[in-house]
Amino acid sequence: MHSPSPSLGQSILDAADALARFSDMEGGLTCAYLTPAHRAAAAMLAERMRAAGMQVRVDAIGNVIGRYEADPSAGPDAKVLMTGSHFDTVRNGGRYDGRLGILLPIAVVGALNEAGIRLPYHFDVVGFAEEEGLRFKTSFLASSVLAGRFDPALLARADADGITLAQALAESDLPGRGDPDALRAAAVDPATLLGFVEVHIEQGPVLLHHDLPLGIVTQIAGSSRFQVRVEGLASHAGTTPMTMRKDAAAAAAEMVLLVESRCGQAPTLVGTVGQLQVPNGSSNVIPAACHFSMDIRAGEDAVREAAIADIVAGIEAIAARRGVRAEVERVPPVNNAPCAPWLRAQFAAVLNKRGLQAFELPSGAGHDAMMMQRITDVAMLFVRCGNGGISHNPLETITAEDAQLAAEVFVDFLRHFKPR
Ligand code: HGY
Ligand code: MN
Ligand code: MN
Repeated sequence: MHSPSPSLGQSILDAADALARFSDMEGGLTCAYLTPAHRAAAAMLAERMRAAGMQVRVDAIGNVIGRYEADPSAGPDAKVLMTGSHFDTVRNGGRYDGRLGILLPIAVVGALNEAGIRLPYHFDVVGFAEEEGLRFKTSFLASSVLAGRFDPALLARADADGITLAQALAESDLPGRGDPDALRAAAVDPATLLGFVEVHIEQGPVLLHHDLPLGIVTQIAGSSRFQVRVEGLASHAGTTPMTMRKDAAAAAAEMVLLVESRCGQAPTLVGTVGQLQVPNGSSNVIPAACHFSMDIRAGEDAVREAAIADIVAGIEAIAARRGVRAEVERVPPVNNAPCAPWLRAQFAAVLNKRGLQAFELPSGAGHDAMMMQRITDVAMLFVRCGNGGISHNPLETITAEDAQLAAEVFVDFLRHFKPR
């Protein structure tokens, strides 16, 4: 096989359309962890992996792992090059975020298999079951299990309906049903890995702006997420003087603006309040409570940590001045993850050979590769995002031509791959 069939790109887009039919919502794509749509998506991935020529297993957190067995000449101790990304989504998200990094490698394996080409290493394609943090407000559940970094305390986290992660796993069809030992045992042995490479839609406008189809990621920005609960005092909206209120929502509003202004003070630093509620609020009652999320990221961990320290201190100061209480709950942060120069160089060589620029860029979005970087060297190939680079939005798009090129580059990468 000199190059994969020219219809591979379109087939990847078609597969993303087919997978997007499983959704928790009408008229859009939401695929939250362990919902019926999520289980159906997992089953479709497993089926497609098998059809492409892989052995498939599902681990204790729900990762769907397909193995394209090494050429027999690699012997019984053949090591594993791993790829993959997540198949859960944000609420009303795009169909390529995460999924491209599973469907493209499946298509590539299918093409290799059809051409009778085996690789001198096992090639594992992982459909990571949870990355976005939508349901349990903590992200990277799936890759943290595979990387042996799962925190069992997370089993007590509840979703919006009060169902804990432990309960959801116990009621699932997954092996171990949430048994902490089974989750621990699902970790991959780092000594067996040659590395981890992830294909992902860029989710931003940089490649589009430079008129380039593909890019190589230099590093992935670290991120921290928080849930903040502000408690004030409910009282009558008509009778309580403005100077005598303990308004939780007004306090939260000041905190949101603090996040915005503090995170505007360094180049790669960003801060977002994406969820904000007045639970049980009424239009004529001063809010007794306001709950909001914070997502803070930066290219350098120290920059992020400094911003967090200032913001948490600022939240306490605002609460004290306004006579409300603020509780800041931090979910485990994920530090900045550098991509390995030797893997980046191999992607660059493949791109250059095809006459393409080996353009490098950092990732502001989080990826499963971040967690895998804790146990092995990682690299990422970004694919141009259309529609102005919009993502976490149904308007997210890629072209069949770019998917085709990415698949061809990935095939070249796999065939020329040299372990470190
Ligand atoms: O939030 C993120 O960066 C990613 O899309 N999970
Ligand atoms: Mn995402
Ligand atoms: Mn993603």
